[in-house]
Formats: sequence, C-alpha cells, structure tokens
Amino acid sequence: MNIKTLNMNKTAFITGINGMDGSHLADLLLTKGYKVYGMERRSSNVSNINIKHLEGHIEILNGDMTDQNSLLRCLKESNPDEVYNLAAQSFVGESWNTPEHTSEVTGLGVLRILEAIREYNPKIKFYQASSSEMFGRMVENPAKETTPFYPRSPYGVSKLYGHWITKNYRESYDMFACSGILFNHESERRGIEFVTRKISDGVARIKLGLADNITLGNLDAKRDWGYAPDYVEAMWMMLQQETPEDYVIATGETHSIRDFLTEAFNHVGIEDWSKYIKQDPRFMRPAEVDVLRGDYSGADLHMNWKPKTNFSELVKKMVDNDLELLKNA
Ligand code: F7E
Repeated sequence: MNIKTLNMNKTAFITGINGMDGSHLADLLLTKGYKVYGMERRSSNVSNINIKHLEGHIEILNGDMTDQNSLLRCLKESNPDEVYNLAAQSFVGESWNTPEHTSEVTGLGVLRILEAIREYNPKIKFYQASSSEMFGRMVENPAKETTPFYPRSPYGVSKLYGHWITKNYRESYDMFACSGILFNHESERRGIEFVTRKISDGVARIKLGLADNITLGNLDAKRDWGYAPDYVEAMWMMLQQETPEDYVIATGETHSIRDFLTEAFNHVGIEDWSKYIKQDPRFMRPAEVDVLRGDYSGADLHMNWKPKTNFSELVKKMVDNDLELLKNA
C-alpha cells in the first residue's frame, strides 16, 4: 500500500458536508484523528439530518460554491491540509430543469474552489468528486480511467468540466489535485429523490401497510451500485498517495432497477412485486444513461482499494434502516 502516513492531527475541509458522502467522510476522518470543517450553504430549508450526530465534533462554516469570496474565507477560517469538494447540484433529473444553476455549482464551483486554494495555499491537497455520469453512453464497458467520456445530462457535462479543470490545475500549477470517478454509491443516508432510497423507503412502507405502491420511471436502467462508506475511504486514500492520480471507484457489477426491486421486496418476503409498482413519465429522463459499470483495478493496484459491501448487502441495509426509521417515527 502506498499510504504515506496515518494522518494524525490533520485538518480537512469538506464542501457538501450535509450530503450522504460528506457525512460519511466526516465520520471516517474523525476516526483518523482529523479536525473536520464542513461547509454548509445557509438556506431556510437546509437539511441537517445526516450530520446531527456530528454536532460538537465538527465545525460548520457557511459558504456557497457560487460565491468565490466565501470559499476563500472558509479556507482562511479552517486552514486545511486537505479539501474534499463534495458539493454539487447532484440530482441528475433536476439538471434538465436547472441546467445553468447546475453548471454554476457542479461545474464552475470547482474552478472557484481551485482558485481559492491557489490564492490561499497551493500546497493544500484537493479531492474532486467526479462521477460515472461523465461516461454516460459508455464508449467502453466496463469503463476505466482511460475510457473516453460521453455525458448525457447537464449534470454529467458539468461534472466533466470539474474533472478537466482539476486535471488542468494539477498540470498548470503543480497542485496536488485529483478526482475520484465514483460510480453510483448509496447508503442509509441517501436522499429520498434517488431511486435506491425511494425504493427502500417505499418497500418498507408497503411492508408496514403505510403505502400500497411506489411510482417510478425507467425500470430497465442499469447501475454499478456500491456502498458509500466504502467509497469515502477511497477519497481519503487518494489524498494519501505520493502523486495525485484519478481513479475509477466502482464494484465492477451492474444491476437494473428491476434487480433492486426484486432484492428489496424479497428481503421483506414479497416475491411478486409487479402489483406494487406504478410507472410515470414524470420520472423518465430526456436522455437516459442505460448502463454503467466500472473497472476499479487501477484503485486496487495502486491503493489496494476494493469494495467491501456487495449489492445484496447494500439493499438489505437500506431496507432494514427504513423499516426501523418508520417503526420509530
Ligand atoms: O437514478 C432511474 C433513473 O437518480 C438512477 C447521483 O448520485 O449517481 C447518481 O445519479 C436510475 C436512472 O441516480 C426513478 O432514470 C427510475 O437511470 O438514483 P438516480 P443517477 O442518475 O444514476 C451518479 C453517479 C451521480 O453522480 C449522481 O450525483 O434510476 N429511475 N425511476 C429513477 N430515478 C429516480 N431518481 N427516481 C425514479 O423514480
């Protein structure tokens, strides 16, 4: 393994702290002895559900990916060794409704934070959350670091800008800046608008007699789904390498939405789930990514990273968690 140190007493600054990945990464870095700062965007309806348990353990700073000065101020206040940029307008479906906003936050936001780092302290190590959505139409299956990109949504195009500007700053200014090209990753903390959580929550509701159907879009799309806590470990590992490199982080397996439904319903003892599913064109996308599958052999070879949680375990964890949440509601 190419890990340099065990990183005691380092400081990390995480944007997108209240998202699924931000909260899991904060959990991980705290166990490694980091001082953790998280950036939150002040808004009246901000959800802190994922970071409630971190109160008193991390420091929250207010800033916004569309506001250059706020990013610089956050760096001055936190003085980090490592910056993890996990902030994004991350819902692919929404990116067709707000393409300009998505580009501002998910694309140009990366440029702003890189510029802030360059101005404040170019020695800061930088992690960019790149996405398998950049592969979109999948020119090669499975996709690896050298596979050409073909994004299929304003979100994918914005992520591609973030990916290339990170590479460009690495090459232009010799900064330790790298991107993890993460395939879909899910957990109990996933937002309810994403298909996996929508299904785990819906199945739990049906099991408990609280609902009688789930309304979905395209059931034939296939994704390479991993477990978010496994994936945030790869983010951290990437910043501990001798040299900054981009890596694909994936499981190498692909499953359809139908497979996810079968696994989730079977877990609560329901064999034939067809009568519980309704389809609505509202949840279809103008351009779909039909299949995604990643090759993580680069990350395995150079960092000894492998996914630990398989598809079936992931689905069960999510359904069990939603059953518990609803029983205790
Ligand atoms: O959709 C289909 C939908 O919204 C997955 C983000 O984290 O991963 C995520 O993007 C699939 C698509 O995730 C519904 O058409 C069917 O084919 O859960 P999703 P995503 O678009 O793959 C990538 C790697 C990211 O970077 C993103 O930030 O499921 N689907 N019916 C549905 N999707 C949703 N959301 N809702 C439905 O009712």
